[in-house]
Amino acid sequence: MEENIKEYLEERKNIVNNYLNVALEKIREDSPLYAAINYSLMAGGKRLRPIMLIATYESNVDNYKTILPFASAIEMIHTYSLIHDDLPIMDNSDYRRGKPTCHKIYGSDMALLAGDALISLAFEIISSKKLLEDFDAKSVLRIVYDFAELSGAKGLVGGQVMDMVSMDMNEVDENLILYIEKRKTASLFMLAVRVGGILANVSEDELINLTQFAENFGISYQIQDDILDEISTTEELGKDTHQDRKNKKATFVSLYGVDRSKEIARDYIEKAANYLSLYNDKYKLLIDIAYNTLERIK
Ligand code: GRG
Repeated sequence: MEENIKEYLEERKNIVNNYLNVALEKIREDSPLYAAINYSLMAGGKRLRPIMLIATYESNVDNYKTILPFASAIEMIHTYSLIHDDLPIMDNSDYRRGKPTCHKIYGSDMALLAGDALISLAFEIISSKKLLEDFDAKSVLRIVYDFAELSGAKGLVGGQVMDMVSMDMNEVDENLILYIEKRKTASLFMLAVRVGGILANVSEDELINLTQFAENFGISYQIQDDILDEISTTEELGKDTHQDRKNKKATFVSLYGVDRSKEIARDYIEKAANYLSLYNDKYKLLIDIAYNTLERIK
């Protein structure tokens, strides 16, 4: 299984990267804005969210090529969130994806605007007329709604706000950490599997189970990220580390320590996988991808 899943991740990552280059053609020009967008979007990254979108779709339907616009759009939203999160007014990070952060090269003003433009580009791509040749308009509209909702106040942005606010609190309990992780991190994974599921016309019940899978996977992924922040070096991770300790941030790691957090991260993946057990082996690919992320914290 392991070699297969690694090959799958590598192949799909390359396909997503190729499509991102195509998508960037829409806005290519000789300008600092384009340079900043291109720099951060093409700086590397595992492309996990678009890959999960593709994996959900291709567990149901052959020929995922038509859904690449949606997969690329989710990576644009993710990259915008990283650019903004790294700004001096937020986490003030110097490294991301093995390179200096966007604002270190292009300045905070251009980095802010590059993030803004990535949000718009994502919505431009998923609402383009061309997609209506391949997909039903109602499904596309539902996807546009999901993109807006899960990246907005109830999702990604809301999670980031609570993350910031919680740093000034004297006591942060597990429930608040889970609230933050569901919104800040799980939202885009939920979006990924929902979009894959909607495009594949799965039933409403199946969509709910896919969403639950992604929510629990997202929690695990954030716990893994917090473990990596604690145990890795900047060189190993390609981004600033020990940020949570520096910012005295409450995480599963600060509450329970690294070893117990590793067990909890695995428990959440098991919980996630259970939501898909109803469908026998149909979503084996998604489950294998989820378990594969645990390799990083071994
Ligand atoms: C909305 C202003 C604003 C900010 C968004 C969510 C967020 C706030 C910032 C992202 C920072 C962060 C720690 C997010 C949690 C999700 C996470 C683990 C991101 C790293 O994702 P990977 O590991 O990174 O998929 P690559 O580089 O591979 O894409």
